[in-house]
Amino acid sequence: MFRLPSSLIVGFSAAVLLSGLGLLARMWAAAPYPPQVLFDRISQFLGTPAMFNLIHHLLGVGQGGKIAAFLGVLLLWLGGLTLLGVLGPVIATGVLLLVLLFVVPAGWAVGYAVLYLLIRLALQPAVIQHQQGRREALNALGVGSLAITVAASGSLLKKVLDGTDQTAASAFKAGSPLPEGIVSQDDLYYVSKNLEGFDPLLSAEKWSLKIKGMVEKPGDLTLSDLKKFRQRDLELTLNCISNPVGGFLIGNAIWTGFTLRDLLNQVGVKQGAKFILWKAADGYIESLPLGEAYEEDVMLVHSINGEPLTPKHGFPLRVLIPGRYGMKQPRWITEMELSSSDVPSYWSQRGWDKEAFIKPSSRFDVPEEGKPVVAGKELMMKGVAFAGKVPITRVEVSVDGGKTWQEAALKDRRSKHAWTLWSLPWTPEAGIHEVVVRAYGAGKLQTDQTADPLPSGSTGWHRFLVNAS
Ligand SMILES: Nc1nc2c(c(=O)[nH]1)N[C@H]1C(S)=C(S)[C@@H](COP(=O)(O)O)O[C@H]1N2
Ligand SMILES: [Mo]
Repeated sequence: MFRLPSSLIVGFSAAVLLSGLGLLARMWAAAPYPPQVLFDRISQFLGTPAMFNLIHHLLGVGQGGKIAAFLGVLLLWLGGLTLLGVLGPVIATGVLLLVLLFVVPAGWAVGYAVLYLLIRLALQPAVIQHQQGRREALNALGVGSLAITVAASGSLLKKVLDGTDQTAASAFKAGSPLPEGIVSQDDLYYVSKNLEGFDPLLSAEKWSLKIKGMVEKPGDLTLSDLKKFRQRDLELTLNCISNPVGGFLIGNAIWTGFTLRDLLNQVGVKQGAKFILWKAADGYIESLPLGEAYEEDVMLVHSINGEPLTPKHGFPLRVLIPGRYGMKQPRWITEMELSSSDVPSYWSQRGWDKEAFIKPSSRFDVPEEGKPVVAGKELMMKGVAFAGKVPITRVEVSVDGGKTWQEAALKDRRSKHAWTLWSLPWTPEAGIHEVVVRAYGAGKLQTDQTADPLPSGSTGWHRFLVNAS
């Protein structure tokens, strides 16, 4: 029978133990986690134009590319550590230290190396035991690894629960039925430079927003400090610059928080300041020209549809800026600096448009691409149209591939920052039809020139074939 060499079993067990303990250190001491750091570097590479387009074509715009990258990194990390099992404890530790020095700060690299050495030395008796009784040794290692996994998931869960124990101050009652056109927090699209498991999990008690740079009153404001500003609701559509034509990286919700201007007035902006520079807990950086920051509807928000933001969607505080794509609006913000000069932002460093002004788009929700419809029966075609700060004034639909057009009915919006819902009845004859939708922003027809999301947002009309039978 094939037997794994005991050195690889030791290597693998050490890998699991080190990774589990590292995860705990990350949660409780904010230690850099080597697989995460490696993944961050790789995902930054995935965000560069050539890779983004390749992955987008191979795997779609979902989380596929990121997950594949992370699995690859994990395989490298666990596989590499497992192979270290063939070297003696001291030499293996030396090799690991060399590698870690390229990945995490020196202090943490040494810390990890020492931990690894201790694990290896502790595992040596297990190997001897393994040679006598394979089962006991493996059991002991298995129970140990399991205990660590359970402890790690337990603390993760506790952090999530701690983090969300907050009350919202919204006129909109959490749990009441959502008005038409509002997307629930659970259904809101999710885009992050991080793998979801590595998004920041911030604690409401420990978190504060640092205000620095060209202000009269620098300092740290806690969530309760910030909730003293006049609280208000704003319905606004969030739109990712990566959204393809007809895509779902767009959503509309009621956000609660305060006007950024109130905060700026309180901290006193100094003469000569021209930009706000944001920093977030995941290392994301963005900026906003100060003039725009004083606009009425630029807000910092802590709640969505009457409930606190979940960690995934930015707990405890995120920025809302009408008219700009999601990338300009950092989540998990920790720092706001007033500065006389701008800095490149996270995505603009990777080839995306720095300004990220929202481009007009329109989409079908009914009929759905790829789903047949019933011939001879009336159906209500529906969808959304959005152009950022520019109001949608007209939506037209064609069911013959663009030869003839009909005007759709538009629903009145509750907020000038919300998408526009459109509808139009249609009784399809049996056969194949090409449906097309196009919107007008402030009277101007959206362009039919197709453009990729990269670098400054997709353009083109949403069109597809529908089979009626
Ligand atoms: N700190 C931080 N903020 C961020 C991002 C990020 O990766 N890190 N992604 C941005 C992008 S590209 C978008 S489209 C929105 C998405 O927000 P959502 O996932 O809550 O819908 O968050 C923005 N804010
Ligand atoms: Mo985005």
